[in-house]
Amino acid sequence: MARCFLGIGSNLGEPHKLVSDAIRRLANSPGITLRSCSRLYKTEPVGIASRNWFINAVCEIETDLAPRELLKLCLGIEKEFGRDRALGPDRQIDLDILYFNNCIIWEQDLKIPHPSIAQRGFVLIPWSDISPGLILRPWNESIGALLDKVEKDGVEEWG
Ligand code: PH2
Ligand code: MG
Ligand code: MG
Repeated sequence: MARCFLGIGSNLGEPHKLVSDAIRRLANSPGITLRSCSRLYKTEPVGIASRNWFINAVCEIETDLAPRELLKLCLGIEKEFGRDRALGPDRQIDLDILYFNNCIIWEQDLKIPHPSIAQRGFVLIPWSDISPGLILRPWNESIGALLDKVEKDGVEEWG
């Protein structure tokens, strides 16, 4: 069994509903056990030209899927929720594998840990809700320690 953390984001339609539905969809998928889930956060878009704020969350799962099988599942769920990458950066659902059993995978279409984690408050803030003590390679620092160094403006608890 692999211990994984997934980042979830949405900035189209009713993002809080899409994020909750995507987490439920994930939890009902074969080979996946949902272990915990952060609060939801309303977050300002970072690095993309969009006016639509996101809802972001992080959840912890256990899985007997291999990393590429999990990636395939995530991309399939994104598609089910209507995501069309050709339409630009806004999305109904983005499911990112942040962490997979302390593995480092550096391939064109699959990079774990997700490379921009250490710069992203919209990832580290929800992640530290559920796992502040987890040490991340290659930084060899905890989620909480990485969070101390990151910009926290533009991230608000939702609801
Ligand atoms: N995802 C991105 C780029 N920018 N900004 C916020 N606030 N939340 C996201 O999930 C996000 C982003 C690329 O996947
Ligand atoms: Mg993604
Ligand atoms: Mg993303």
